[in-house]
This record gives sequence, structure tokens and C-alpha cells, in this order.
Amino acid sequence: MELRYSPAEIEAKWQAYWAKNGVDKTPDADDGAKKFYALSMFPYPSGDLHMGHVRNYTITDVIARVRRMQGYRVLHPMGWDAFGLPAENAAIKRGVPPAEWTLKNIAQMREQLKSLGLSYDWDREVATCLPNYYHWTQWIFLQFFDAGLAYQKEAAVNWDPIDQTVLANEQVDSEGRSWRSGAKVERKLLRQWFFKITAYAEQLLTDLDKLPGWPERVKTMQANWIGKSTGAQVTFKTESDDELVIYTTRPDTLWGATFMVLSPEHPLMEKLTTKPQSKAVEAYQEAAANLSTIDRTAEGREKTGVWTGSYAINPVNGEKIPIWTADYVMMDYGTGAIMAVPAHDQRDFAFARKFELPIKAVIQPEGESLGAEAMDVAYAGAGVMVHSGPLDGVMAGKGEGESVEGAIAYLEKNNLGQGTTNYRLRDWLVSRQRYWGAPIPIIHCSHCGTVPVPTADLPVKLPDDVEFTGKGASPLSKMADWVNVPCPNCQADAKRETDTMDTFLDSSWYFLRYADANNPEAAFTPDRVNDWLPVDQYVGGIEHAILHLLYSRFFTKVLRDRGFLNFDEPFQRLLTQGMVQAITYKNTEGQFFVPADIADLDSPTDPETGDALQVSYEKMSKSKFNGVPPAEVLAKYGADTARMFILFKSPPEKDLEWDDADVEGQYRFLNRVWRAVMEFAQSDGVSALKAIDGIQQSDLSKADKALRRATHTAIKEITEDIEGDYQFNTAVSELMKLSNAINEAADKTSPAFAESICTLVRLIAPFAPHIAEELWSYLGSDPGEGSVHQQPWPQLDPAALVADEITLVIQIMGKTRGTLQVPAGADKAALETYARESEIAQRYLAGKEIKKVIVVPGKLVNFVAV
Ligand code: ANZ
Ligand code: ZN
Repeated sequence: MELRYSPAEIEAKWQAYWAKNGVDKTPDADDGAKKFYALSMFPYPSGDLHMGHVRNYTITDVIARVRRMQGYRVLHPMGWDAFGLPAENAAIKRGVPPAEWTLKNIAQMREQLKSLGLSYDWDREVATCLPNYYHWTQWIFLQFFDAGLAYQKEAAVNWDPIDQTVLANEQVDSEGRSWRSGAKVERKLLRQWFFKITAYAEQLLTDLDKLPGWPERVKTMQANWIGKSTGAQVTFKTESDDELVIYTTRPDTLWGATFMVLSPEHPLMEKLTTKPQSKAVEAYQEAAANLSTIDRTAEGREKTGVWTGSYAINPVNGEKIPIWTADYVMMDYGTGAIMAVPAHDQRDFAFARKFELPIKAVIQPEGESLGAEAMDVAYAGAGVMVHSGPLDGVMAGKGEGESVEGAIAYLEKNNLGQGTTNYRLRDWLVSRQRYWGAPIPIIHCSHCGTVPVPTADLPVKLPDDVEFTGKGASPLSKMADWVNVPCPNCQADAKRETDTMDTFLDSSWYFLRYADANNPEAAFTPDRVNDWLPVDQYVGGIEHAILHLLYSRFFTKVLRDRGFLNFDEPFQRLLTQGMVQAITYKNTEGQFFVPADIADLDSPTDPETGDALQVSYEKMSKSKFNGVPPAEVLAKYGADTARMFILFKSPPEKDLEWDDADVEGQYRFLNRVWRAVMEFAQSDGVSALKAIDGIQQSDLSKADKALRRATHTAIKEITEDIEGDYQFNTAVSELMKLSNAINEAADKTSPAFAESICTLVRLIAPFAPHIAEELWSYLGSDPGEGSVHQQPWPQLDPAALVADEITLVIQIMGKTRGTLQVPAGADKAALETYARESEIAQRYLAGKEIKKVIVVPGKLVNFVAV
């Protein structure tokens, strides 16, 4: 037997053993056991695992392992979000085909994952770029098409002039630059495919209430993204007798509208623009077309706009007010037209001041009188309605309540408008002019229009003999052989859709595929999916709090409505793990320095200028020179230490600061566990393993009782830490406490000692799976039989927790004077007797008369005496 802990040897050995013996296989369904689906967000196969991945997957792995030991049948899969731009960029730069580049990265990362001892069922691995997966992504696209939820429309898109591609709004940074190329994004009109997610806006919002296991923060982000707003649509008549419908959340301020603003793209613009104004208006429209939404709606931006030359009539008071156009009004929200109430809306206020338009207050704050001339900001607070006809004297809040309800009732009664709801959520632009994505399974026929590819002809495979120049339109559109096909409907010459799908589609259903990963006939069978889903625990980064989760929820609801699923929400519980941070060194300009270049890390200075450097913890990243490559840590300490450190250092949802000393500390801890178990395994104490089941609490020595209490306290605390909020950090502390109790035990041959050793090895198994497996194999033929990971989770014996003695506090007049060891079972009367007879009481109560005795069982006795 080897007394030295050598992670390199045992880790590779057990990984091979687990793979060979199918220890991590998903059990067959319907064996009666409860199911548990533990899922990590699958990675993009960049080629290298980083510490953020390691943290994410370790957290999920512990959860999966504990559930298995608790007797659940566990699904714990892994796969690859494998389509996307980087593969294409690599093809352009280095001439490697995207498929080859991607598959090589996958192979590399799969090995890295395996070296971490993660208990995945690799038989269920999926890669979204393979035809056996995207076949079904295409099938799902056709489901959406069939349901009327996939449609095409011309849309102004964000155009990246460098990557020559369309970007989603969230791929454009706050300065209007592409998140990848950094190019200034332009606007361009293209015919695009959309998914009608807006049809599910209300459900996506209200069903957030069905997710008590999600962080509040994530639910708030989703709710804000959906952006429900309630208000009214009001119809204004123009002088030309056209109807101009506006959306407002403040119909109660209608009497304060002093002008109207149309989005430059509004369909009535042409009609309402008068001859003298047409040049200015057209120039303005052109300029607006080149600005992104982000530019147009940026807070505090200098307002621009042009008068159309026309007027509208305010329907509630007959006032004639001018119609303007301005780019701060967006065509794709509400009705694309607003009534401007400068006294009470800040954007309108800024606009009115700039163009010298009238301002009319209709809400007076209590005890004040707003004068238009004196105002320097809009008043958005509460007050009393004035100059507002039927609403005069009504209290106005900040946008809800009596005044708003009164205004809507008035509008509806007089046929001037009605209450409505609006969502900020927009339909999802799903098409990309790129090669490395799932082809959209549509054929365009000049006779039949858009024709879905028959499902029997799926998958529409990506051709692999593609040339990448990095210039011009999508490579697919240049492949004549691929593009030109007969129409499935009329056989006439037709053309394939050359756009591919947004990769967010691939990741919106992968969690369903895992339930039936190798099904060649269907995306999944409903039985399997309904058995395994919803996911019991989803773990991933907060950066996916909005889009990925929203799209996955949307897919789930659509597939449910198509009859394929019987649940409403895909992810029952969600854990967003914190970032992995490490120390950085930077100068005042924000330039980062390589630690190896710094002479003295305790007082770091710029090696060239000698100026002192700032030290801070920041997210690990190559550009900050603070990344710690997982492979380095594994080579030095092994996977078990890396896992223990990550779990111990911070609670999973909090940021984690990398610290070499703490890594070292966990390594030493594992060494202590190793030694304790090995010494035991080589001692006579081993024979006591067989006597664990026969332990009688009442027969134990005082020392054995104490050790047993430590053992079962560890079981209780660790189980609670894991079943509650996944407080792995305190669970590891409990493991350390138990290990200390073991090291301090005087009698290392008793059954209670054997029990503590067996328990420690099983409790540590989910955290440090390799060392636990190795140690388990030395624990004799009976308890050490089979894999430790297939053992039952240690059972709590509540009797073992009961203490023999407690510490009783003695107080005189509420003041603590000392403590006393007394039997734990003592009742109130007995406690009082112990206290009275104690030396402390004798001393402090000498010569006094006891008026009252207060006994708090299990805690204290207080004497009131004078
Ligand atoms: C008059 C008014 C008075 C408004 C007031 C606000 C305060 P949310 O809450 O986000 O739904 N609005 C309506 N459509 C718009 C569009 N297409 N582009 C830009 N702004 C638009 O915001 C709704 C409010 O934003 C609406 O209510 C409208 O201004 C403006 F004291 O109408 B309000
Ligand atoms: Zn046709």
C-alpha cells in the first residue's frame, strides 16, 4: 500500500475505471426511483477550458453526485454549442474548414473535461454543428413556421461592415460598435426571418412566478427585458382628416399635450409633410435611418427633429397642435407616434425647450404652482390635475391610479381611445448571412413563394466544399449547386434560403435533446422528455440571464403548444455562479502588467517608469494577464484539489478570488484525509468495519460518543448545506471538522472510529471523487465494495447527535457568573438543583435571599436575589 498521496496516478486510473464500468451512465427510466436532471450550460468549443468552466461544471457535478448517492436516477450530460462566428473566422484566417476546426476543439476540450473527473454520461453528448443535431433544429424551425411563428419581413438591421454580417442589438455595444470586430455599426435594410416571441410575451412574464427556484435578479432582468407597460391608445385627427393613433402610459396628461411627434419611419409621414417642409423632412429621415436604436434612444442626447408642416387636433380639448418628427420616437414601439407632454415628460421637455414649443402643466404638486417659464425639468411626480376638464381636482400619481383610470374611462366613453398594453420585447431576428450555422430549411419558388423543405428531406446539410474569402455575402449564396433546387411543390426551378440560423436557436432546445440524445427518428420522444424534464438544477453564467433563458423558455412553450411537451418551464431551479477572479496589476491608465515582469509583487511598480501599480481582483482573462490555466493547476495538485478549492473558497453564486495559498491549503487537507484513512486501513482497526452496523449508542464510551456526534453532525450539516442553497463552502468546512475529530480520536480501533472513516470517505466523494474512490478501495471487502460513487449517501442517526452533557450558564440578577457541565437530559427542577448547589451560586448568593429562579432548559439558570 502506498502511503503517499499521488493525484496524477489515481486520477487517471479511476477516470478510466469509471468509463469502463459505466459508473456515470444514466440509468434507464421508470425503475421507480425519483429522477434528477443536473445541467450545466454547454460551452462554445473555443478549444480551451478556462477556470469559469471548471467552476460551473464542478458545482453541477457535486450536485449530480450527491443526488446519485441519495438514490435518484440522475441525468448529467454535456455537449457543445458548436456553431458560430469564431470557426468561420478561423477558416478565413487559416484556411481550416470550420467543421474541422470545431471538431478538433471539441476533442481537445472533451479530454480536458474528463481530466476533471466530471461524472457525465458521454453517451448523450451532443454537438449542435453535427447533422444529427441540426436536422432537428431545422425540424423545430419548421414547427415554428407551421405555427405561423416564423415569418419574413424587411427590417433595418445592424450591419457590421467588417464581418459583413447582421448583428443583434445585444451584439452592439453602448458606443454602437460590433462586439466582435469593433466596427462602427451601420443600418441596412434586408429581408430577414423572425420568430414571433412577442406572441408569448405575457406568458413569458407571468410564468416567471412559477420559478421560485430562480434568483430574483434574473427574473427581474427577464421582466425588464419583456418590458410590459400599460396605458392607452388615443386617436388624434389631423387637419387632413387622417387618424393619428398614439400610445401613452399617461393618458391623464392628455390635456397637457402641446405637440405630436412621429417616428421618421411612420407611414403617415409622407402624407403629413407639407411642400415647404419636404426637403428638411427627407434629409432628417435619411439621417435617422443611419442611426442605431441605441444611438437614437441614448439618455441625455441632444434632441433633434423637424416640423412636418401639419397640425393635429387634441381630441379632448380641440386644441390645434403641431406635428413634428424626431428620431427619439421609435417606429417599432407602441404606434410609432406620441403626444408630447413637455411639462411632465423629460424627453418632450428637452425637445420643447430646444424648439421653443409651448409647455403646459396639468399636474400641480401640492402647495406649489408650476409655471412653464420657470421649469427647468419636467415634473413627473404626484399632484392635483388642473386644466384637464373632467379630471380637474383628481389626484394624479406617478402613472397609475385614479387619474389614469379616469382618463381611460373618459376616452372609452367618448370613443376617443382605449386602454392597451405594450411590451418592449421585439420579435426575434433569427437569420444570419453566414455559413457556419444550421441552414434555414426553406426554398423560395417564384410560383409558390416560401416553401418549407419536406421533413423527409431534412437535414438540409451544409456543403463542406466552401471557399472562405471573408468578403461579400454569405459563402452559401455563392454555391450554385447547393442553392439551385427544384421547388418541392411545383418542381419549377427554385432557390434555397441561404441564411443560416442564429446560434441561440441551437441552444434553445439542447436540454430537450439530452433526454433522448441518440434518437435518429425524431428530435426526441415526448415520453422521454416528459420523464426527465424540467431540468431540476441548471447552472451557468449570469451573462445568459436574459436571452438564452428567455429563448429556451419560449421554445418550451411553443413545443408544448404543439403537443410535444407537457410542462411550461424548462428549468425548475437556476444557479448563476459567480466569476472567477484573480489579482491584476495595472497603472492609472488601465494598462495591465504581466506579474512575471514585476520585480516585487508586494509593492508592485511599473518596470519602466517605476510608478506604483494598482492591485485589484478582476475576472480572469488573457488580456489582463491574470488567467490561471486549469491544466497547470491539475498538473501540480490534481483535479480533486482544484475542485475542493473552488467549492471551498466562496459560495457558488458569489465571485471567487483565486488564491494560491488556499489551493495549497486544500491540497494539504486532502493529504491529511489520505493519511488518516491509509493509516486506518493498515491498522487493526480495519476489523471494526464489520461492527459498524452493530453500534449501540448507549454502550459507547464518552470518547466514542463524542466522535460519533462529530460524524453525524457532519452528515447533518453537509446534507443540509447541499439540499438547501448549495453552500458547498460550509460543507467543506464540515468535512475539515470531521477530519480533525478523526485525527484527535484516542481510540482508533473502535466501531465508532471505523464509522467515522467510512463516513468521511463517502461524504467527500462528490467533492473529491478520485481520492475518495482510491481510499474506499482500501476499506476492506465489505464496506469498501464497489465504487464509492454507487454507495448510499450516509444516513443520519439522530440519536448520535444528542449530547451527554450541556454547558449551563449561571446568572445572578441577569449577570453571567460562570458555567457548569450538567447531564443533557436534566429537567427544569434538576437544572435548578444543579445550579443552587454549584460553587458559583454558593459564592454569589451567600447572605442573600432568593426571590425568583428563572430556568431556560438547555441553556441557563438565573437567580433573582437581594
Ligand atoms: C405622454 C406622456 C406623458 C408619456 C408623460 C410619458 C410621460 P413605456 O413606459 O416605456 O411604455 N412613447 C410611446 N411610444 C413611443 C415610441 N414609439 N418611441 C418613443 N417613445 C414612445 O413608455 C411609454 C411612453 O413613452 C409613452 O407615454 C410615450 O410618452 C412614450 F408625462 O405619452 B408618454
Ligand atoms: Zn413552386
